[in-house]
Amino acid sequence: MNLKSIIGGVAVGIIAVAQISCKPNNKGGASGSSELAGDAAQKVYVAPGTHDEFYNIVSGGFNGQISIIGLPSGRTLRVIPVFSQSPENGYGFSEETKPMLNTSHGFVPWDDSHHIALSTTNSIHDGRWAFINGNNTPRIARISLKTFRTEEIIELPNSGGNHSSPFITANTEYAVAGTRFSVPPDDKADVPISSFKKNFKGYISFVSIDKNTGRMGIKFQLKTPGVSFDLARAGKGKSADWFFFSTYNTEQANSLLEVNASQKDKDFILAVNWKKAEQYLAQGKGKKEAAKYAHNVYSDKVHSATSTIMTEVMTLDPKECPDMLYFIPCPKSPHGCDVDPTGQYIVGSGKLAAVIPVFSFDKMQKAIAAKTFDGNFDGIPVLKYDAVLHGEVQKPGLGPLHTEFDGKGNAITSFFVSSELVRWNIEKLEVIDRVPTYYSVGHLSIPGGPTAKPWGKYVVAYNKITKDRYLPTGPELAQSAQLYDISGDKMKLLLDFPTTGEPHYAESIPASLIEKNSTKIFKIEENAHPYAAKGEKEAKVVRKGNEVHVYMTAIRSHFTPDNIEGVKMGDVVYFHVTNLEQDWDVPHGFAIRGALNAELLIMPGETQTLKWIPTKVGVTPMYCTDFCSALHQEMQGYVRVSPA
Ligand code: CUK
Ligand code: CUA
Repeated sequence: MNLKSIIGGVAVGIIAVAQISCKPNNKGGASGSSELAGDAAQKVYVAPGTHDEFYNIVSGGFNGQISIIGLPSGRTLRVIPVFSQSPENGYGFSEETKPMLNTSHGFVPWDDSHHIALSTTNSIHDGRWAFINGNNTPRIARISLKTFRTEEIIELPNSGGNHSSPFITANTEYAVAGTRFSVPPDDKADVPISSFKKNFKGYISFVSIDKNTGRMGIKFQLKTPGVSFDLARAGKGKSADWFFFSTYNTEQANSLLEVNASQKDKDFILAVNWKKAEQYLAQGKGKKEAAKYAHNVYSDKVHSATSTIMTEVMTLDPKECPDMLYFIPCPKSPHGCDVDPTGQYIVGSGKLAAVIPVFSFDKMQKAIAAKTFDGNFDGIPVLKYDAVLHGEVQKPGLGPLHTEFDGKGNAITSFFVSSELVRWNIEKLEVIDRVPTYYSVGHLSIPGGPTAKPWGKYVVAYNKITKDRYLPTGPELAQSAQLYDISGDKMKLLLDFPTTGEPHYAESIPASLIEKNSTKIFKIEENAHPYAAKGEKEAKVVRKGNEVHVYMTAIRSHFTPDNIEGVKMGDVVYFHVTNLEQDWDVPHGFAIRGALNAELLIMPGETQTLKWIPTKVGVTPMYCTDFCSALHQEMQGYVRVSPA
């Protein structure tokens, strides 16, 4: 088949799937509902007052946020703002959180986030942090799984499109990011686009993570040939020193119209020995290069973020670092690149390929030792496909995207075009079960599925097309997830549930690893915010030139002070509101008429600041927005603004 007929086939496949699958059945429901086992309802029923078994931590795609969903119920428990401003709680609007969204381009209050990575110890979930990528303005964020808040965001220089991220090493030493768009390095940006082959470079960022605090830093960047990095996984066990990236556009075309890219029969998986890279760094092979990027950190002690613009990074040039990088040929536009729980097998998923190639880490080691190469690509050795291949799964389905593992020696792969999940045995390379998804599944998530210890039990499919699964809501429908029971021989559909944004990847983790550590309050005596009022006696109004600082307290059910006079036109007013409560789940809100930002939602023991520039003379009301007590409605006040 030539490329046109493959792509044509894919397109026809999509249409066929959409047409066949989207016919509602005669009961008015969606297709597939008749397949439900009678006990499905019981399996997903979480009785009132009881808790879910797993946290499902889901990327929000183009909403730039993270959803926390309970499994098996599919209930949304929380939406955590990461890269997007959130008027609901003032994230990105309050003076304290605005610096979180600072970048080398200025304030960027949105991103497109695809991939979640949960921290691991020995490649097993440890329940400390979640990491997520900003695809558009390249960033990686770290979210605390104690506070469920974004604690840190680091920008990635020399990167265009941070899709291949954040994938983490076995002991969370690094979050790793490969650039999707090769770009000219920072210092010589003004070059013709047609000079791609000469001037464009790929970069892989190694973002170090502090063992105790989680604090990130860009330890170094690897310069690579100008290809597109798509997805990646760290090795584990025997392969823990390695990282594997899927790549596309190895034609190095500057336009990806089909004639340019996807010409080749095979693209590559790039194997990176990151321990070697560390050795080269220690030997002084790194070079400092100018690069501008923001590093933003939120502190729970001062309840504020700071943003620092960094100006250089350390880079490693593979030309000076032999035996560090190898290319493995992989059929047709590989997307997912996943490593099994033992660390022995690396699964590639060529979107336009008719097989799933499975590579063997042992064979790769042998091929490297024997130099079984098939030439080189831009100076990097290309290993012989057959020498590294464990085997191919034949005719598994159409359009393989992503693979997770069930911990019983099997893999489950999502197929976008044929719209199904397929379970296959890793050793034998045999398909053992398949089940349809509604419709066109992207990522999938098995609890612990990418780790050395899959918790198994369920798989969730995150579907790209929803069609008739829910009541129609106009041209746009909720994105859809589906929960399947994988505990038996046959995968069984249990539940459909809507999600927010466009979920791409998700990870699921036993609730027991997180719930006991969850933060309930911030201790007021530890509040080190410079404008905190730690009791009503400390409440005051202080003028500094044309700035008016209101040190305000909130406690059920009043603000102190609640009548503020002496503000003049031309003043800038800062309401520093400290929530004096020391009780779980009692936030107070704060809003003022005409404010050009949003509200504040202040957690117990915390101080947050709303900036307000009065626009007219008169008396302006303010109030608490969160129903906090029987006298919540009375939690209000006034600010008087006089002429200048
Ligand atoms: S990608 Cu979304 S289906 Cu951005 Cu991980 Cu594969
Ligand atoms: Cu405080 Cu409502």
